[in-house]
Amino acid sequence: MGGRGALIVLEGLDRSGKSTQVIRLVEKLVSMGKKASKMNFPDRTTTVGGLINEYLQSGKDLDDAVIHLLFSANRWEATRSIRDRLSSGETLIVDRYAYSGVAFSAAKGTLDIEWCKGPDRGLPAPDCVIYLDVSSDVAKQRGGYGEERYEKEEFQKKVRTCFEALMSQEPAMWRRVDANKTMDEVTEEIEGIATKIVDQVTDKPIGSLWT
Ligand code: FDM
Ligand code: MG
Repeated sequence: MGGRGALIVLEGLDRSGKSTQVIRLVEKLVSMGKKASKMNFPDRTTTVGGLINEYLQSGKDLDDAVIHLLFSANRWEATRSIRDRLSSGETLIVDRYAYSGVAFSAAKGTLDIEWCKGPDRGLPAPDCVIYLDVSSDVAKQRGGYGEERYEKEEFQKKVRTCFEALMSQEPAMWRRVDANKTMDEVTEEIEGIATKIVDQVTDKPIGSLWT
């Protein structure tokens, strides 16, 4: 008994069902008697997060490198809390992390993947990244995209290519889940993956991302 909690990240395109699955997974773990909570990035409640929010809602224009660094800073400002919570035995289920950071910035075509990874090197490394793989057809059927910057089909396709590149760099870290299935089927698959991870990491040190 005891030991640290797991850092489990869910990644995927818009309309992949990520946010719903994060909530369901936390509920499941809690119902099993585990200490678990959700986090999400960007965290729009901080000062840096407020700038990110303005940018996403299209009001504010920022250089591609600058907004990339702000997204990264928004993770760095949470790292002490992440480490403390994991160490206290709490499992964190995170809606997007540095992989979204790299995929969305690199998809613009102005910044390369290796440059994009730089500022996030040394963040707490996830124990597992679950990728909710949704086709553009199914994403469309789910009600299409919203109004924010990046919520456009053409751009999302480029983001998908960048996610694929990141997965092929670290195949052992990722679990791909077919998110075209029903929400309940996806929930079940994710629960199977996550509960195993939670039990496996209790005695492992927290890793350091991309170092
Ligand atoms: N996004 C998210 C980034 O561009 N970089 C990042 O580092 C992160 C975490 O922000 F389009 C993008 C992805 C998405 C947008 O995210 C807002 P949510 O999950 O829809 O709030
Ligand atoms: Mg969104």
